[in-house]
Amino acid sequence: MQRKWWHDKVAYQIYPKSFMDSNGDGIGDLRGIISKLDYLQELGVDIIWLSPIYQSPFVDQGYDISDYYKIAEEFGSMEEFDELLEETKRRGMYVLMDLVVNHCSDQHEWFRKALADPDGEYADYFYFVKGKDGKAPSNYRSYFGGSAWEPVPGTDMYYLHMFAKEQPDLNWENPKLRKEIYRMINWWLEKGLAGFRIDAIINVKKDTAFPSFEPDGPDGLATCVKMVEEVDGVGEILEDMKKNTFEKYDAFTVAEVFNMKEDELREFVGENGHFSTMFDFSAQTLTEGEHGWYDSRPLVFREWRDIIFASQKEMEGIGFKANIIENHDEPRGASRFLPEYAQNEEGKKTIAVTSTLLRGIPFIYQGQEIGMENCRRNSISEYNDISTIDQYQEALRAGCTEEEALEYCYKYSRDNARTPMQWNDDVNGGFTKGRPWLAMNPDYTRINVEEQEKREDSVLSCYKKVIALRKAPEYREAFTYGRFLPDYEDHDYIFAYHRKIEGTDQDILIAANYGKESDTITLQEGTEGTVRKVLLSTSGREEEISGEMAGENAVTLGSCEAVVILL
Ligand code: TEU
Ligand code: CA
Repeated sequence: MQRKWWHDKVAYQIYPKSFMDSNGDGIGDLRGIISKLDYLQELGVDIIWLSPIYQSPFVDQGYDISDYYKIAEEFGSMEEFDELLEETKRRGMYVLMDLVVNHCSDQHEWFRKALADPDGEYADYFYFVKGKDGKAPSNYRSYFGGSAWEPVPGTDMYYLHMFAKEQPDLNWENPKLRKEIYRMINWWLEKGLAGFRIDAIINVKKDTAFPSFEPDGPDGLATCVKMVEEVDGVGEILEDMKKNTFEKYDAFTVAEVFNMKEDELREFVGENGHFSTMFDFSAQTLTEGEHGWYDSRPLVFREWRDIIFASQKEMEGIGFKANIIENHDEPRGASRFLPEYAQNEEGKKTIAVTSTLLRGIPFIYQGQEIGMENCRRNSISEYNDISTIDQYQEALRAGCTEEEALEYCYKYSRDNARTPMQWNDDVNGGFTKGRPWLAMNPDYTRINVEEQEKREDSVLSCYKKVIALRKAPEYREAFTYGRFLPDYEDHDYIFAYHRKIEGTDQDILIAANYGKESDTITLQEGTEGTVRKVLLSTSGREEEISGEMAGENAVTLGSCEAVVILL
């Protein structure tokens, strides 16, 4: 495999609005990010992905862009962005921007011009399609609920929006549109970006016949995902984009891909794939319901472990995935994946270790490194996220009580990940001197950076240790290129795998117990003369475990405990 600069890196996602506010307006900003670069460097982060910071009306929190060449006023200026780039370079770090090009904002100049002249040139930057019998062209339901078609005022046409109606889809069949997008991408790369996280990209290919599908809900609509799943040819667009942009800059790209066709993995993220890598969402989609949050399935440990393992094995010989526990669209991993008895520091450290040492690029989401948790709200009016409000109503329509619907928001709302970062136990967790744009999770008095920095046994200290271990010169090769080999799969609650470089004797075992009770794993007989070494223990029991191994050739792991052993 050809080696790339990003293979051994650790990435961190910043949600700028909620990271650090420098001027007291309650909104995180670039100056705030700059002030925390040392913190990120100390954590061991190499690559920073910024969720969108472009000019936007923020209907979908910046994923609705009204000018791709401008920084949102709320976040700062282009000068500050340049300063951020310089400051990261000085620290040997890389910056990724979010590339949102399936759609733009209805406030973008292109869309305004299109509405002003629905038969003109700019209408063809979007999907302006004639209605059928006075109704929308097809029965697609958008990702955020309701029809994916909105009437174009004064015409018999509709425009397509797979997300909110303020996010009209861009027409990638139009060569002029493609050219505009490529020019924009290259303009940012010229500035010195390392690459992009690419938003919702599978959706760029449409079946322009827009066939209707069998309704899948009481609203008589069918999810627009159906069209995405049925249509072929997204590869042509993705390859064209890559050739005209990323490839020329050796840029790193990490794609957000749902609903890929099974046999396309190599084309997407193989050696010469459309992207450098893509997120592994297998654990996130595992419990997805058929209709919405209200019919999601409970998490079962074995299913969770097995699906991650399957995804690891699937990538062998193909490339690397980007491994996540959470992101700005998902609930907090500690609240989602850890069983109730493990929703504590021990559990959080355990998941930190088993996740960070998987094969692939670890992407840590802001606050994950201190074990931030989901946030309970008393009423739907306390939520901001557009998708949460839709899912709440969806649950009510399906017959849930308000209390039940609110419980689903507590479990799945995107706002869980968007509450501001908890830096200390001062007012508003040190995030802002003003009023935060989204109310803090009140647990900041207990869970915050400052408190955890003081403690060796904190979640934050554990993240620092496991990242440092992953990058330590003597193990970097194994953790980057080593094979992923699962072990102890017959144990009910053990999550264990080896990272091993074929042809060398370096074999590292990562083993964790997610069970309520302790469990013992027997180690294979070691080679004569080799001395096993405990590289990390989440409970600080390095010496104890060493002793145990020497005596019994086995290790007993307590409830929610992980260990990394050089065999
Ligand atoms: O998400 C794409 C996407 O498919 C989402 O609808 C996802 O399934 C949903 O958020 C889960 O609740 C991306 C961005 O990450 C998201 O923040 C944006 O809202 C969306 O695209 C539109 O740009
Ligand atoms: Ca601010």
